[in-house]
Amino acid sequence: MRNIAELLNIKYPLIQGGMAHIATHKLASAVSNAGGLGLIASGANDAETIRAEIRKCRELTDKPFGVNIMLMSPHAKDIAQMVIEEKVHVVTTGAGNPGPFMEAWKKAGIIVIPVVPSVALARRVERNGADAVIVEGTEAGGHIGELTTMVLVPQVVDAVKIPVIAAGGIADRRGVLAAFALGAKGVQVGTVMLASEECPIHENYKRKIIEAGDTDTVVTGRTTGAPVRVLKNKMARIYLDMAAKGATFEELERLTIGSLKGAVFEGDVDNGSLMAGQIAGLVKEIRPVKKIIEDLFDDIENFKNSLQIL
Ligand code: TUI
Repeated sequence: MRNIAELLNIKYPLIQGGMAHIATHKLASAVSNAGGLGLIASGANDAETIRAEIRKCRELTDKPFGVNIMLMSPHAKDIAQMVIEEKVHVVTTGAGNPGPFMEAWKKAGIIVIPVVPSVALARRVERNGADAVIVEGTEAGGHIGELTTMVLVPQVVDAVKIPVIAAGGIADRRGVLAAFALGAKGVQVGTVMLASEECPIHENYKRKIIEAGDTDTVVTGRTTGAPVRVLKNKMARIYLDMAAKGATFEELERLTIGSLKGAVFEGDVDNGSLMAGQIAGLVKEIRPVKKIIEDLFDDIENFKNSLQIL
């Protein structure tokens, strides 16, 4: 297999991240129509809401797309069953071990691609029948692991036989080439897609991505065991201040409940949770999804050959 475009029957070896409340049928269909693999994110939504999203996506594209299941969600089990009923082409998972669902998905002929933050989980999901793994570095936005893309990708590549897709810190063709140099057979991008014309988030959120610099993200939730990378803002400052003073899990939860929705739907850039990766600093303009994907792969063979390493 040359790259994951072959596995997924798509033009470019690119998956769009399954961003909760953001990756709706609108973004997913735009990515799939542009030759990548679009994903509908389950986030904290229930199975029927996601079923409706899948059906709307089918009206907008005849290309393959997938569903990302956030395993910390109370609806994960129902959604795991629903994707079988809906004959979804590809399932990616995040924020947990998809082990209990793998057999049923494989039996249904679904291509299963878990996000893993470590070599150990990559090995485990390979044993359970995963078709590929998405290796997401701590540079990524949202819920993250400890290790960087740079160190994790080659270690997972050496540990498993299935294709590895790199995620975290990729927003231009330099990142794509670096990922392939590390042994990846595809990339997943999230943050750069936030700044797309088709991304259904509030304009204020998009503007914050465009304005962000290299040091403008911070990680909340380290003390509660659910680290989440967001853009620095009032909410993040208050959160970290409370955490440093020993606030309880419940107090911190209360602060963040609904905060992603506040950012996404209402554009509340002060009290909202503006999830984004460290690569936001590289994202400087809002482009159509098709242009973002073309720019990621434009002339990449010549670019590769132009590197004079020795
Ligand atoms: O899942 C993500 N990113 C996300 S999920 C999300 S919604 C949310 N909001 C607040 C708190 C928590 C979640 C926002 N962003 N990326 C994929 C990812 N998966 N990153 C890290 C992991 C992961 C972590 C641990 C995957 C597996 C894992 O396994 C632990 C185990 O059970 O072995």
